[in-house]
Amino acid sequence: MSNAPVRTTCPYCGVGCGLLVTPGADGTSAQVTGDPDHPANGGRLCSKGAALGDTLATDGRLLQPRIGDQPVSWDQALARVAQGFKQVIDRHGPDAVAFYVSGQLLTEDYYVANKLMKGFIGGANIDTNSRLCMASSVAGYKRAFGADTVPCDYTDLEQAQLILLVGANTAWCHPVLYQRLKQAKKDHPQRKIVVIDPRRTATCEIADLHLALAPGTDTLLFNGLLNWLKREDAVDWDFLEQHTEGFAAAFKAARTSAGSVPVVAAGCGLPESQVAELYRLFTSTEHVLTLYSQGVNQWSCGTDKVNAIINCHLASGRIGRPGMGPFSITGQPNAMGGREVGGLANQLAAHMDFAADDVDRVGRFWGAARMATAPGLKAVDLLEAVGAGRIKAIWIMATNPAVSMPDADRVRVALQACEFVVCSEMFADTDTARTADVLLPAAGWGEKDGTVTNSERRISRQRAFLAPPGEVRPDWWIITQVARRLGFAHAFAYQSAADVFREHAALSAFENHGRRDFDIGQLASLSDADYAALPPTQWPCPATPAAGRQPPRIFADARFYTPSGKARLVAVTPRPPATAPDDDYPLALNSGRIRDQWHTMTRTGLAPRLASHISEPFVQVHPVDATAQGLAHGALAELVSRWGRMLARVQVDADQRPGSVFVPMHWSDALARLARADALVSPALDPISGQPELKHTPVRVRPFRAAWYGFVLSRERIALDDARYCVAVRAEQHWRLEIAGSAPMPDWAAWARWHLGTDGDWLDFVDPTHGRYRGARLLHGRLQACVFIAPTPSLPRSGWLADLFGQSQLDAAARAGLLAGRPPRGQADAGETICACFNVGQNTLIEAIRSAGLDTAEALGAALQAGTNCGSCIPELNRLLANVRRAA
Ligand SMILES: Nc1nc2c(c(=O)[nH]1)N[C@H]1C(S)=C(S)[C@@H](COP(=O)(O)OP(=O)(O)OC[C@H]3O[C@@H](n4cnc5c(=O)[nH]c(N)nc54)[C@H](O)[C@@H]3O)O[C@H]1N2
Ligand SMILES: Nc1nc2c(c(=O)[nH]1)N[C@H]1C(S)=C(S)[C@@H](COP(=O)(O)OP(=O)(O)OC[C@H]3O[C@@H](n4cnc5c(=O)[nH]c(N)nc54)[C@H](O)[C@@H]3O)O[C@H]1N2
Ligand code: SF4
Ligand SMILES: [Mo]
Repeated sequence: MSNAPVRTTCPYCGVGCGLLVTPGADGTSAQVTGDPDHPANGGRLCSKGAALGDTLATDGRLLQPRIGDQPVSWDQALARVAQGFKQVIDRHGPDAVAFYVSGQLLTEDYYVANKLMKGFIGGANIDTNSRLCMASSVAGYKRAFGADTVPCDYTDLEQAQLILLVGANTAWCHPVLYQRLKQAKKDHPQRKIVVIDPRRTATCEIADLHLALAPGTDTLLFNGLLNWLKREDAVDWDFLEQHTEGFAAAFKAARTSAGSVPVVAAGCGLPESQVAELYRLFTSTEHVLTLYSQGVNQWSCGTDKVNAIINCHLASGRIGRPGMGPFSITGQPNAMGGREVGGLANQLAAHMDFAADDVDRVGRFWGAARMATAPGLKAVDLLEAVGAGRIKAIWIMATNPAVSMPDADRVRVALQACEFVVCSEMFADTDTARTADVLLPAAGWGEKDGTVTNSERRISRQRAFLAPPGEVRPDWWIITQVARRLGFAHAFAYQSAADVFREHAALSAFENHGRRDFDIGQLASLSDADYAALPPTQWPCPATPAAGRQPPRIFADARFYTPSGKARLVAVTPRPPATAPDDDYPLALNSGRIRDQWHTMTRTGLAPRLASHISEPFVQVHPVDATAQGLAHGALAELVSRWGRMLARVQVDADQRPGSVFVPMHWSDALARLARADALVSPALDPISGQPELKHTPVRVRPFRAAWYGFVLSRERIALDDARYCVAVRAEQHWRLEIAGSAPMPDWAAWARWHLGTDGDWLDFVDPTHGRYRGARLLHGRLQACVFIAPTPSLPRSGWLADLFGQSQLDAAARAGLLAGRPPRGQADAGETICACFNVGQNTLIEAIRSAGLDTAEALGAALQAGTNCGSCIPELNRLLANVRRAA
């Protein structure tokens, strides 16, 4: 392929940044920069986007179809999948098969999967990982607006005067939106930002006010606001009476549950002054934007939380105009595209449901062989049905449920026991792939063509710029091939992603007449060349302006998609979580994301620089709880819930709210042992949306009594089955394994040779009295591996050790350093990486702060470049500055 930059879209978060990619000559690397012309990012990028070029090597990729352990041809694999599904459908009917798909599929993939299940197999058991992510927002919007309509866009970030960030760690999860907010605040310092999150997160860096509310109490907080608006006569009665319904009941529910600031403050565990300040800010500011994410959605009361927020916007008329509205920020790159094609089990397609006329309309449009007429099972129930044997064949695409679903051990057992599991994946060894009977090699980012829709309803092209390695194929092609083998060739005759997109666009406009919000009729007749060149396009974009309502501003006319055309306020009453902490499980487990990793790490885990920020699973604990449970910073802890267990490194941190602990969701069996957060997580569901309560599970956290701690650095990835705790981290030229064990080891030198080999020369330092061992294997003078073992977790940072892998011969000083366990004299250790873009370590920064007297993040940037590319680390630079200042 040519070397001109290709315009494409980032495959990670829902911000949907435009990228310019220059493929490297080797075909497995690329230079990635932000696209200055894309409206989402205007050239900005975050650390994950910037590291995309480091994730393209093909080692670990699934390059050929497999049945069991056997590589097979596509023809054999596709025939096997079709036969496996057909057999079950013939014997047990269409409800005995399922697809579990993903917000990381492209719209074209997603459309074809949904059409095959709901229009031709004739069941509706297709659900998506977006159930774990956006379902409560969808349900909340539908209750309020009669359609799943996101009423805001990113320009609102710059037009709002007050921004509420609710349950959203934007600095880490939507870094480019955070950068936009930060700039907006810099431009107009009177602009106010309020963060509502039980933890103090990196996002709080730009907050004027942080409400560290008790977990799960957002409904109470926003009911209190609704009640306050009414009491202060700050409601927009004209708007309410002309354009909404249900307000009397909503006001009553708010008054009953949240009648005064003291009641709200007590229930939310907040100072009264903070609650009152939030309410006063909301009341006195016309342009209020509420951005919310998983701290809202991932609760058994998630849908009610969403409506409690929307109620306040409707009651004050703060919707449908610039700089205001309830804005659900989507997580995955194509969460929105999935909603558009109807990837959720309770939707049909093109924002239609299972109402009889919708079923009829979609059925006619598709020429359906066998139309599903009722919703299917939602994700957690769907996997439960797999476990119970009611679903006998499942096809999983672009998601890793053995890691990411609640009660994940049970999910894994269900998949292992299932008669027929098909998995379409980029990588050969994921936790879910390990359960599959048939593995289908999927083309990944850079290898496939299609579209994604970001949080602000903007459709952007993902464009291929790499030759697909091995036999990988795009997902839409794979599904189409199976559909043809099931006998539906006429309806799945697509030759390209563009063919699929045109049909999808045509369906959105089919018999629409402005009745459905999702209308992209304008794009239904794109030529292949138009599709190739399609610029980022926001919907709705109907074929003729009269046929639907135009952007830029949805709901500017205050006309909603309910039968009456009025928006609904929903009476909501605060509810506690499904399972309360008790004496056995006294702490509340919260979970979420870290800055530089994406979900189950199959891709971000490939980029060494992304592992340098946080490289191990951790549990963040407040100092009070740490003391009570005997947990020491840096030691290991065992977390136990009613559903499972997990090991993690303890991080004692006053940013955590007392009584609750936080763990990252990212680690899998493929990278670690006993480190899957979702093994712990309760499968409790929101009764309306079916979204699981991923942000709350009662747990106990106890010290893990390790007999020894250690790490191994090795050029090859090795398995260390006798380490109870083991986390593998990829570095530039080696793997680092963090390990610990509870059984004493009699002979470390023998252990090291057993695992790391006996070729070449071994250097050993053995100190049995103090339980210390250091060993290194050299081959022709070059370092192959080294082992450090100690009785406590205070092992040396390994920055300087990593550098030794770059040397062709270890000199005497380096050998002595290895055995002494510290860098040779005069050689600095940069410490833990803070700035992933320019690889600037903590020790380097501390040194610069101290010796050069640098006192701002800007100064650090000027001196060391830290924070000057993506800016994701600036909150941490400021924290480091404050810590050094405090220490001085
Ligand atoms: N770096 C990175 N970025 C990502 C992703 C990733 O894997 N890595 N994934 C993407 C995806 S798919 C998603 S869905 C988004 C998620 O983006 P976010 O929702 O911003 O991220 P989370 O870390 O899941 O959770 C956000 C916050 O909710 C808080 N929270 C928990 N309970 C409550 C509560 O009861 N009330 C309130 N108000 N807050 C609460 C948590 O403390 C946490 O800080 O991120 C996207 N971006
Ligand atoms: N405890 C806890 N659990 C959570 C969450 C939480 O906050 N806490 N968050 C939930 C949320 S919001 C989400 S979105 C989920 C995410 O959870 P998952 O969807 O399970 O996570 P990913 O690692 O993104 O899985 C995507 C898989 O698809 C593969 N893949 C990538 N591109 C392609 C492609 O083009 N085609 C195919 N066929 N495969 C591809 C990747 O290698 C990877 O294995 O996790 C949920 N689970
Ligand atoms: S913010 Fe980062 S991860 Fe999200 S789309 Fe932009 S570059 Fe990708
Ligand atoms: Mo998500």
